[in-house]
Amino acid sequence: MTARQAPRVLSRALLFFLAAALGACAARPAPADHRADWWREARFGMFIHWGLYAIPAGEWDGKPAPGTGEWIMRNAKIPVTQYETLKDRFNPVNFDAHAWARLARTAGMKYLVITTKHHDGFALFDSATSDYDVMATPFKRDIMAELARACRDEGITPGWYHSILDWHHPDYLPRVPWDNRPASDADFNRYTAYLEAQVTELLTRYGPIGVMWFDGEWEDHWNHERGKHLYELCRRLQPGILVNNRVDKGRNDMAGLDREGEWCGDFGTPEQEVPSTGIPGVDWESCMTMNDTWGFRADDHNWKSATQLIRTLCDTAGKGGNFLLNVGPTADGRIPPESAERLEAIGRWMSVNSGAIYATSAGPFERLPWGRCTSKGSTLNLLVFDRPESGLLTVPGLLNDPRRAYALAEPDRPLRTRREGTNVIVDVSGVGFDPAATVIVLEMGSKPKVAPLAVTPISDTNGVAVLTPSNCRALPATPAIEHIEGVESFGYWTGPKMAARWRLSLPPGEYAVTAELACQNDSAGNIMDASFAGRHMLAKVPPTGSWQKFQTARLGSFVLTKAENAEFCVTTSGGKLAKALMNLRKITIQRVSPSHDKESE
Ligand code: H79
Repeated sequence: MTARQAPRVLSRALLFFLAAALGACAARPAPADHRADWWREARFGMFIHWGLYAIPAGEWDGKPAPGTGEWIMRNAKIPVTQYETLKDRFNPVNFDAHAWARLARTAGMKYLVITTKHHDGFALFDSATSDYDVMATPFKRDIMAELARACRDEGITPGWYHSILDWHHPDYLPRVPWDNRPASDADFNRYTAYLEAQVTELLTRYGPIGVMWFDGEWEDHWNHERGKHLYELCRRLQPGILVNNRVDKGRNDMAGLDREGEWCGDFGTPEQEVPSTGIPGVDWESCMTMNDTWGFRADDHNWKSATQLIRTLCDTAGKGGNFLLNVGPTADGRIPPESAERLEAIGRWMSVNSGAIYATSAGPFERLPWGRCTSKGSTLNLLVFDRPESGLLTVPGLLNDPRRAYALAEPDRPLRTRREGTNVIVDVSGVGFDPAATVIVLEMGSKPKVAPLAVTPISDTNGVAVLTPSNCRALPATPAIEHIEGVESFGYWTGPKMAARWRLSLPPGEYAVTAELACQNDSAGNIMDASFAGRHMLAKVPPTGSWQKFQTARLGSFVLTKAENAEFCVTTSGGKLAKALMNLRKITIQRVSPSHDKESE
C-alpha cells in the first residue's frame, strides 16, 4: 500500500485488517478505522519549531548563516561542542503554554505539532535517556508537559514532531563532515534504541497524543525495517495515534506523498507546497512557513500576507488535505508578533467561515477560475477569491440546480441563481466581499453532478481555441500553477512525467499550434511533446532570456480528417530535465483550413 495509489476498497480493507492482525504497519487508515476522523475534520493545525536555534536566530559569528533558522548548526558548520553550549543560555522566561494553545484556538486551529527534538538533537522535554535536554538548561521546565496540559485545557489536540536525523548523538550516522569526534565507535543500532526510548517517553507520559510527526528520515542508515519498527512502536503505545509518512522511506521528496511500494505512515507530507490536486483515498497535510524559515530568524521579514495564508488554507481544504502552518517562537518564549497578527486575522476569517473548512472534503470541480470549493454532504462551499466584476458568479459545469444559495456570512439572505447551459449563475451583486475569500454556500439537496471541464469548442471561437491553466484539467502530475506578472502559468515543470491536459473537441481541418512560454537560457533545449488524438508535435523549447520573459513559439500543425473529442496534452518527450521544462501560459490552436475530406464535411 502506498499513500500515492488509491488501492481498491476491498483490498485496502483486507490489507488493513491483515495489518492490524499482524501488528504490521497500516498505510492510509481505512474509512472503517475511525482513527483519522478527528484529523480529517480538523483540516487546520499549528506547527511549532522551537529549540536552541532560536538563540542564534539565524546569525553565527556576527554573520547571517544561510538557510532556515533551525538548520544553523549544519549550515554554519558549528562543531557539536560549541553548539551544545547554547543550552546554558536557554531560558525562555516568557514561555506561556496556555497563550500558545489559546492563539492556536483563536486562529481556528484544532491541533498542534511541536518539535520535541529537531535535527540538532536537543530535547525540549525531560528525557531520562539524555542529558542534552531542557533540564540541563537554566529553564529546567518540561515544555512538552506544559504544552500537553495547555492543549487539553484549550481543546487543542497535541502532537509531537521528532527528528530521526540527529547531528548531536554520538551513535548517529552519517556524521556531519566537520564533526571531528571519531566515528569508529558509533553504533547506529544503539542510536535507534535511544530514539525509540525517547519516543516511548513522549507517548507514555503526556496523555493521548494526536500525531507523531517524524522527519529527517532521508539519510542512508535509516531504512524501511527501522521505519516499520518505529511505526509499530507508536501504534502499540497509542493505538489511536496518526503517524506521518516520514517514519519510513517512501516519501517522494518535497512533494511529500509516497512513491509506489509498501510504506508505513498514515498521511503524506508535502512541504512548502500544496499538491496540484487532491488524490482520492489519500490523506495528506501540507506544512508551510509564514516567512522563509521554520525556526526563528531575526532577519527574516518576508512574511506572507494573511490573505495568502487564508487562500492556502482554502486551497488545501478544497483539495481534501490539511494545512499545518508554522510559527517559530523566539528564544525568550514568544510567538513573533508578525505571526500572531496573521493568526488572529485568519481567526477572524474562520469565525465567520470555518463551516466551509471543518469536516469538509475536496470539492467536485477540476478547476474553478475564481477560487476553490469544498463539499460537505450535498452542500458545496464556494471559496471565492476574486469577486466577479459583473456581480454574477459562474459555477462552470454544475449540472443540477441548487435548492438554496447564500453567503456564509449572511445565511438568512438567499441569493438568486439561474441556469445558463451547463453553468449555474449566482447573483452575488449584493454580497459584502471579504478580500481574502468569500464563502458562497450552495445547498444542492442531492449529490452535485459536475461536467468535466472543457475548452470552448473551436466552432464557437472564430477558429481559435485558447488553452490556459484556468481551463486545464487538474490531475495528479499537473505542473504547479503560479502567477507571473499577474498571469497564471504552469511552472516548476520539473518531472519528466508532468503534463498539462485539456479536453478539446475539434471539427475536421488543419490546425496550427503555438505556445506562449518562457525558459531561462541555460535550461532551454528540452523537447516538448504536444499531442492531440494521436498526432504528436515535437518542438525544442527555445531560450527566452529568463523564466519570466514569455515568447510565442510555433509547435507545429496537425490535420484531422474527422471530428475528434480528445485530450490535448503537453509533456516532455522523456529524458531527464536539466532544471525545468519551461513556464507555459498559453497554447493557441488555430484552424488554418477546413479539411477537404468529403466524408467529414
Ligand atoms: O523541520 C523543517 C525543516 O527543518 C525540515 N522539514 C521541515 C518540516 C527540513 N529538513 N530538510 N529540509 C527541510 C529540506 C531538505 C531537503 C533535502 Fe532532501 C534533504 C534535500 C535532500 C535531502 C528531502 C529528502 C528532499 C529530498 C530528499
